[in-house]
Amino acid sequence: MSNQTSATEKNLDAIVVGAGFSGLYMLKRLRDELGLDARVYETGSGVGGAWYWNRYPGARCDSESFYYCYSFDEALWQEWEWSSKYPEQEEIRSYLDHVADRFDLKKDIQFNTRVVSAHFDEVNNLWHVEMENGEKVSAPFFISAAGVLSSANVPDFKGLDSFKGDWYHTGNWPHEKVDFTGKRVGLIGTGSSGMQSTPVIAAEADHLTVFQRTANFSTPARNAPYTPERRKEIKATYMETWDKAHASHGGFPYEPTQATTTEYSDEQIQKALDGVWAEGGFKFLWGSFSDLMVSKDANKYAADYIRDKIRGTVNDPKTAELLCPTDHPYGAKRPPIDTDYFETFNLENVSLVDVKKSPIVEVTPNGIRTEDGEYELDIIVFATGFDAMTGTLLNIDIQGRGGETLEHKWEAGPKTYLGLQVAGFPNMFTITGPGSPSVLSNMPVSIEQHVEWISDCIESMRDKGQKVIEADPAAEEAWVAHVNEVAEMTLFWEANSWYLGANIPGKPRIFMPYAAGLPAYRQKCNEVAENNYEGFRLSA
Ligand code: NA7
Repeated sequence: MSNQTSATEKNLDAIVVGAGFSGLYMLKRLRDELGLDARVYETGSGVGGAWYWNRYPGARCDSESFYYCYSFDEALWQEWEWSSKYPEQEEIRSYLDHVADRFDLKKDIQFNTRVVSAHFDEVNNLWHVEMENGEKVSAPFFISAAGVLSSANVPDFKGLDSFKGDWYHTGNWPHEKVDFTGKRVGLIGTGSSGMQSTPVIAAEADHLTVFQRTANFSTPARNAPYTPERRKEIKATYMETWDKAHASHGGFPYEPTQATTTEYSDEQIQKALDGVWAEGGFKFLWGSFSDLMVSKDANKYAADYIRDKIRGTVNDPKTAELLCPTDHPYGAKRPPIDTDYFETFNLENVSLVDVKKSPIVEVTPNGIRTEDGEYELDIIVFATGFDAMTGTLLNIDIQGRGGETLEHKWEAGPKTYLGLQVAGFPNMFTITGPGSPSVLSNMPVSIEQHVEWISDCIESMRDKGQKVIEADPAAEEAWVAHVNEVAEMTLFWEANSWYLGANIPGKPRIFMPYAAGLPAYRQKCNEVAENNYEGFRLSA
């Protein structure tokens, strides 16, 4: 592929942002299968993406290890040994490091490099990309593998600068161990990161105060080391695992459940919920009843069940009630899975503060002041989430045709065609972008599907002598409408979640992921490709 650039600009075939699950596989496909001169730019000093940054105590994956990984290479899958059901952050980071070394990817990844701008040049059909250090590169293709949960959200609390202690965000955690011994720790946020870190910090700290704005549903992880027998069983069922994962709504290798609560008696429903509760993890959400996310009545069975479990676990009835979610359906916010989260509130050194009732007013030099009073702290942990799905892309100055900025284009919420492309931004692809199943699925499965679709598309363009692919605005509008229509059939609208951008003040309230499930989405993407990339404009 031929490019035209200025003398100081390095000339490539494809520029990829981010060296997590998406970026590594994208690089491998473009370089090793298409023979392109592709390069990955990564802010961190190592591979891993979300698993490079989220080093907070207790950070662990919520999908099981043997299917929270790549499926594209059976030998890789067979040789890697996971220690336990739910891998810790460091184990996943090591796995990705192993992948990068095994396929010799690091030589084409530039670490410690933040992409700050990407402008499309309509005359030469090139993306001109600039780094924070002033370095410039260009390529016909610009691919975001920047991740969907990578822009940490630190709330704009008055007085944070005045705090005399240390503060950390879970998504931007130091590489060195943070020692909580003898410290009074305040933790804000009760999403996955807050729920995972609470028991671990409580075990070390002198006192832990959890500041809760919204009580959250969670199911027990039931994590355990893999036994030799389980390992053997996993290794023997590679094809079965991936066939099931690809066939399932969320990319999990469970038998897809077709059962709805309406077909069963109350006793039968309780028994089924007992079963998935005992198994632990996401089985409760994805493996129990297929109507949980579309019927309020069905959802109430699951929500009541979890509330009963919380009441049965937490000794102090007032604390238990405060920990019971009552303002949103189960699953409408991304539900964490936990290890001893609710049990932790039975410890003497742990207390819970309701910051919905009495909001945080400011951070003071000595701690946190709510409307009720001041809590003296040595360390504050912000487990306050991310500007999800769009934040990282919008932090880059991206300009498409006619200098239109992505920020302007997405002013009223993200618009994409299939979550893969944005009209007006030719040859730019987004891996697991808004409008694709993304965060509603087991991410590596979605990532592989996107990476393969994008590289097949680029290969097809090369074979046909096509230089530019761009989403048709009408196809994009229709897709956005369809994504909304599907979301409206679900209960996802019933919570102020990051799926809707509701956690970021001022962010438009739009449901961002595609909720119809992976098989339907995969079929649509395949049909589009088979029909000459229907809905895209391709030109020579
Ligand atoms: P989440 O799930 O977005 O959770 C963030 C938590 O922080 C949540 O409980 C928020 O309460 C709370 N929060 C955010 N801002 C504030 C302010 N200003 N005051 C008080 N509390 C606040 O982020 P996580 O990092 O836990 O998880 C993100 C994803 O990573 C997770 O879903 C998995 O996919 C992996 P709220 O509920 O908004 O009232």
